[in-house]
Amino acid sequence: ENVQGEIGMEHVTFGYLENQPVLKDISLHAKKGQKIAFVGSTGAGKTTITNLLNRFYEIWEGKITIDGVDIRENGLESLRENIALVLQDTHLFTGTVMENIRYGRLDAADEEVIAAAKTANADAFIRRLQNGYDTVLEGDGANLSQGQRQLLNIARAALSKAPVLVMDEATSSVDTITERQIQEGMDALMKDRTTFVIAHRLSTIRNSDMIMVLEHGRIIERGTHTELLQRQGRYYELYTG
Ligand code: TTP
Ligand code: MG
Repeated sequence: ENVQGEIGMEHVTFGYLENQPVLKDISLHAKKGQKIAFVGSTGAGKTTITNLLNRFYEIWEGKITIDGVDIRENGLESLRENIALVLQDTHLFTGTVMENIRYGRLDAADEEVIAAAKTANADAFIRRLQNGYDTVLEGDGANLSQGQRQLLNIARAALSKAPVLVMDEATSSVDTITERQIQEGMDALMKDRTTFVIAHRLSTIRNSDMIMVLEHGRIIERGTHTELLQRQGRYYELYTG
């Protein structure tokens, strides 16, 4: 099976509690390799969109497709294989740094793991750890900073070959200088993958193919950075405010 990573959402409506929709009539289409950004106030429904793409919950109405196939038709296992996740909360396990990154692809050689760490700008800090790549991480990486944990998650995604990438506040705990440094790595990570990205710092999503502005569970504006600035609507407010 050769998944391209086209994503479709058609009239998707969903809520966590009965009769309380959080997303209302969301429709969008992402072509293979496109970068789609979601912006909007806190609680607008951005994370919920990625939760649904990952099928963490079942939608009430509408349909979500990858390469035109309803995600309910293929197993969860195939979905997990095709989507690499970089979320705000990191998921590290007790094991070495090498093992934690390799979790992105168990058959990867050490050299590939190190290359992925370099992409994520994690290689330098890893080498400064007591035992480098063989350093054992305590539960959920308790002996690392939040930003360092995020870099490991990015390295893991860089190692994965999934055609779809979801990044929800992937660099929220990284300082702005490091964020700028890893931007290049992030661009490499997103290259040729269909990416859904959520970021509070709008400077990091300016180059997206499409920016969706969410408000109370609806897409109220969509377009490129330039188009949305010209419109002088909500995006303009968020960007200039
Ligand atoms: P989110 O989708 O989490 O909103 P967001 O990602 O846009 O916000 P933020 O910028 O702060 O990350 O939430 C939308 C609504 O759904 C909100 O009212 C909270 C609710 N919600 C739940 O009830 N359960 C959940 O697990 C999540 C993720 C959200
Ligand atoms: Mg969120």
